[in-house]
Amino acid sequence: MAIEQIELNFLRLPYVHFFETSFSRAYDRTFIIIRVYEDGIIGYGECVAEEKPLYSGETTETAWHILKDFLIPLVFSRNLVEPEDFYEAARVFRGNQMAKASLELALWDLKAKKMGVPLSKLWGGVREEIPAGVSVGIEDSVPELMDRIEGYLNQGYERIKIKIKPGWDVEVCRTIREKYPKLMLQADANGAYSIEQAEHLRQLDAFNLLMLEQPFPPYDLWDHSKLQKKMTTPVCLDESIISFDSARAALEMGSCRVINIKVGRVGGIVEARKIHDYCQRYGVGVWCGGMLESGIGRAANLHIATLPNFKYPNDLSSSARYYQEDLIEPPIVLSRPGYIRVPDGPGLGVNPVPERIERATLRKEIFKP
Ligand code: OSB
Ligand code: MG
Repeated sequence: MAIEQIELNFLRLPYVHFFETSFSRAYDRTFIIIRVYEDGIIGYGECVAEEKPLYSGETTETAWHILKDFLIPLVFSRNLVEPEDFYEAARVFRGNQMAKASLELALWDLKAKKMGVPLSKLWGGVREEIPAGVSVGIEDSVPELMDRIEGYLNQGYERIKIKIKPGWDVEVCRTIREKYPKLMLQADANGAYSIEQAEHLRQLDAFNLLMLEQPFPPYDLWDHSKLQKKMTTPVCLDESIISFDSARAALEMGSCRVINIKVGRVGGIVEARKIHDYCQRYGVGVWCGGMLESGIGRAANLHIATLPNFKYPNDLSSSARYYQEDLIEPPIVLSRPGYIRVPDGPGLGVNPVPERIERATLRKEIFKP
């Protein structure tokens, strides 16, 4: 068989509440939904690149360009159907991990649907439900942040991650810790600091954080290794880990003690599993990060988070935490306090709602061999 058609939809969806990190405040997000067609079956993928190149160098538009002009023609010209074959062939193109991952994911969904198995089984998952956490953005004031945290705890979340930046860090952690001495709490700086602020960051050691995520900018494994030696809090890398090689370098250099795996950031499932397996051999636990995906991308995250070395709660929350009306039915919900059940149907195991995708679509394009 061969892929008969590939469809790209460029969407915009508003968040239920703005999301602010150290680099920006956003009220909505753009992304791409990819559909691959073979023999009456549709495989779905989502591209996590954002509108602006703030988290990484990719944007929704660059991913569209790379998919349209390079990756989709590659699939048709080489008759690629197997996700591993696509991964190998796509290596000739440098970078653009999010664009590559999105098409690879669609091929994985297609493959798992043809086999009639959930993606978690295909990828070697060992769990039927995964620990859910919520990532809470920066608010206008500490009382507003405390209200939001209380709301999420009441909904059943047991791990909270806050976003930090200079001026919104030590005192915020202190306030949360005073109210919730035992809460599983971690902080994510999205690269807002530099090594000159190491002494300042060391104050966070007082709050028994699960980890401190990405204190320095992405390309700085060396300074992260210097910081980790000075801090008792485990450093976790997100933006810095863009491939298996960067993960290996980070562990050998001692730049972190935890890795956040995002399939989009590392260029697909094949690469993500290499990182997962290497971390497991190295005795370093991983967890699944999120990019405020729609239910389609988030379902893929649920499946990858079932692998054995996912040892920490994940940035995976219910549909209602992100979007008024998610693109899938039924929506993702907490199955019990702190957990989300992984769909057990074939492939992603969720049902995308075509009318909702259509309604949020700004433009679309269909490609044939
Ligand atoms: O750094 O983990 C991050 C969202 C967009 C870009 C970067 C990050 C995030 C999140 C959201 O923290 C996590 C989620 O999807 O729930
Ligand atoms: Mg992060």
